[in-house]
Amino acid sequence: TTQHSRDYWEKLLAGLRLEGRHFIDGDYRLPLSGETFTRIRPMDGRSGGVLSRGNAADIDAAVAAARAAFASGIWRQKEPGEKKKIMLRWADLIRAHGEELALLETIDVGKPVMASLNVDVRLCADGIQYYAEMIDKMYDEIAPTGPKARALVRKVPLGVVGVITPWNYPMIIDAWKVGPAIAAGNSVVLKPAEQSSLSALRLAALGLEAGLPAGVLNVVTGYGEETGKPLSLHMDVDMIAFTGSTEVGKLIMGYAAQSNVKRVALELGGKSPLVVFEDADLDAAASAVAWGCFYNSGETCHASTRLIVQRSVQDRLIEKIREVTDREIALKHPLDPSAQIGAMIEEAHLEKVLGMIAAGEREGARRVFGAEQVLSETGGYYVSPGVFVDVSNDMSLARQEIFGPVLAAIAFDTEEEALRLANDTIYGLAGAVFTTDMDRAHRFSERLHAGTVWINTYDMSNFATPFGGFKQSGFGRDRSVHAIDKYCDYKTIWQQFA
Ligand code: TXE
Repeated sequence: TTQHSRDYWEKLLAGLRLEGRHFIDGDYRLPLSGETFTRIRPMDGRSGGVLSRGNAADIDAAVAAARAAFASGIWRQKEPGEKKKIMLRWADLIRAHGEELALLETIDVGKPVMASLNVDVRLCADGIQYYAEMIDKMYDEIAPTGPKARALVRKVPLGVVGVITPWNYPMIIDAWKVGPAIAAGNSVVLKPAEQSSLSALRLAALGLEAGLPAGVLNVVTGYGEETGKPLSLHMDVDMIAFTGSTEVGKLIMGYAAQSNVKRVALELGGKSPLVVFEDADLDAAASAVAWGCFYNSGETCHASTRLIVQRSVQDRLIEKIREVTDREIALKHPLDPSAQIGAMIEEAHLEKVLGMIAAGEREGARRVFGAEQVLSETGGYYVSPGVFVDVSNDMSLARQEIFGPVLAAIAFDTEEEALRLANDTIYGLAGAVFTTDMDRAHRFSERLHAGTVWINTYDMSNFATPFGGFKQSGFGRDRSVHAIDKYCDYKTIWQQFA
């Protein structure tokens, strides 16, 4: 893509109209309470727009619209080829509005606008396209019953799906969930994180423009307690698909149990290990660690935050990580086209990350470089990538999800020890092993308890691969043809013959 100047983005930003209403039943709607909240943009601490502060009444209205659209069959019963065309058009519109969407994402999240454009917008459009293409390729089954009967095993949509998303990759995660939910024939009420509502509102409007019937995709903005909770407790919602903290994931399971036994799919936190043996290609490992941990300022659920490194190569590897970080991972204002990472999501999160860094030092971890607040003169919230050594796996730096650009290095001597350390976490989202011994790579990857294990690389993926975790990283998978299964269930239709 074109490498626009900062000036170009500043001008586009100045002319942008930020939508602050909910999107319900195909239209922008003011919140029923009339209440709003102001989003502070993390790049410079200035206003990033005034948004609707939704509550249970807005959720009721959105769920009613979603239910009506589902009950009418206006989407679910459309010709598969026609549904596919509409969703493909939607993906095209996302691409056509790529610069605007990228800017919205950057205003909200503080990530570099070039990353928003080249990664977030692209993967969002690709995700919608992937599920569009599935629509006319899904077959039902006929069960073996013998000649006196015919039993159809139909895969049917659930009805109304509530989607609750976080702020780190808003558009991508929206597409991961909304794409398959809608492709399967459901209606959706999307509740984006209060920090990042703008792209969701725009995506829904583009869906309508592409031909999604009104009510199929609704967006209600607001705080978790005030909107996400009533959505999760709603008696007329059939499922919640959630990405966010493990803490809130547990609450959502509770809400489902307290209300109508709606199903839930949870993609939660992580503390992913990247294990480096002494025989590994250390340059490749250093690059994987630095990008795996620091990309998106560490605000990534599968960030490689625990470096588990064989003691004999620890010092050399850390030095190489420092070199890659200095050379490649430029921390700059997000509208600067050469920025590789930008701001943290908000001031409270900045404080939380700095607090965790300080706690790590008190516990005896040694800072090698970085992990400091920088660029405060911008008014924004920036933390430089940093590395800690002398970390033991029971220290807070190794146990808690920091969600900032902070790497904790833990040394090991034997393969058994490395495996034990890697698996000694409440999470199980991702992990990696670096070694040139392919027997060991195979052995280790089979025993590493994580939803994704990379060998001699990190964070490679495509839409064909399922994504999600074991243990307290949640359950249910996003991406791939399998993701759509969560949004459907089997229905048996048995016909008896004479
Ligand atoms: O997440 P929350 P927060 C982790 C990360 C981060 C921490 C806190 O460690 O530092 O969580 O972030 C909605 N009922 N991850 O507080 O609260 C909320 O409005 C229903 C990892 O932002 O889990 C938002 O839409 N919904 C993660 C969504 O839940 C509620 C990405 C996520 O917010 C709710 C984000 C409630 N009671 C944070 N409370 C990942 N897996 O990538 C909040 N929400």
